[in-house]
Amino acid sequence: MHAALSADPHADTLSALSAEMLEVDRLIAHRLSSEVALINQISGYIVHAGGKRMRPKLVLLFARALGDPGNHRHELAAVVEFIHTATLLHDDVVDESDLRRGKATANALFGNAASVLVGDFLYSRAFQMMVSVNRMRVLEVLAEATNVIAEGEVLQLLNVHDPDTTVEQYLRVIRFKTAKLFEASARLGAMLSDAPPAVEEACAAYGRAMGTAFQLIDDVLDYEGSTELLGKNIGDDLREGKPTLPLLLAMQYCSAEQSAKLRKAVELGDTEHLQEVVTLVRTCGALEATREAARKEAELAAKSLELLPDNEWTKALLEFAIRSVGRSS
Ligand code: GRG
Repeated sequence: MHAALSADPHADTLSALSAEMLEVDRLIAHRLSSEVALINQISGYIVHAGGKRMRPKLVLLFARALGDPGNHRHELAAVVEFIHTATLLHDDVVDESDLRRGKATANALFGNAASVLVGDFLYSRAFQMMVSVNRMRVLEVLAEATNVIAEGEVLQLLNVHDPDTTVEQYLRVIRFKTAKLFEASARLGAMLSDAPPAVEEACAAYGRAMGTAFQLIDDVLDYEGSTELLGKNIGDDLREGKPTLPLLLAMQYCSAEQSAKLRKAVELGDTEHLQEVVTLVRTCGALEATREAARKEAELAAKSLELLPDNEWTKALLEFAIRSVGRSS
């Protein structure tokens, strides 16, 4: 349908994006294939488990917004999804999680060893695929991103059970473990279009801010959401003793007595008082303040788009930024 005739002005862009994503999904299925049946089984299970495919969408949206003339964007979109999936496989082992995307995690179904090793398969397959694009800077960006993600996870490990973790330390962790892959995805879209350096940096800044907003909301939902909607267990961060922003702010906002309880919960990964702690975090204003921090990041992301051409793809990126803060799953 012609854009002027569509009920929703973004409908044509969204259907074009869906068509591009079909191509990415086809490629993902193709590139997953291995001679080893267990690899096909586990990687297929997690990759087709219903993820949102946010990072591939960023590659495609930026590439289209900037007029990418080539045909590598689907490959790189699949690459960032493979890297993301590898990190999820490893993360669920580290966190001993048993539920993701509303389904049993791969580690719960197939065991830790198989999960870690299939994560390694996906991660190394992603590197084979990015080499095929034959651009050294693509390798450079993705090698740096994956290295920073791993650093972020180790930094997070150092903060676990530490109630004196500062907001700055927390923000550093989420910029590394989550925002870096969003940043790389946006940057790849710009690189495929040979965007000038200032525009590439604006795209990277969008990805960084969106990734930060995304993780802030993820951390809100861990206290606020419902297991059914979220597809993972509520209160997991607390059980693991992770001092996320909602908890750090709750320690500031609550009375001294309540704050002492929260400190103890972080130190012990206290499941006995889980409901009480969740209620404190929910009622003291910490979730609203964390959402506000996410809203500011989304505003930064939106501002970064000013350097991009004014077209439907850029508008979709703006919409993406605005909607990300209101998400409930
Ligand atoms: C294999 C390079 C490599 C590193 C391993 C374990 C680890 C180091 C990194 C884990 C990083 C991690 C899991 C960060 C959290 C990112 C996050 C918010 C995941 C959830 O993303 P969604 O909601 O997932 O986009 P879906 O299910 O939609 O795909």
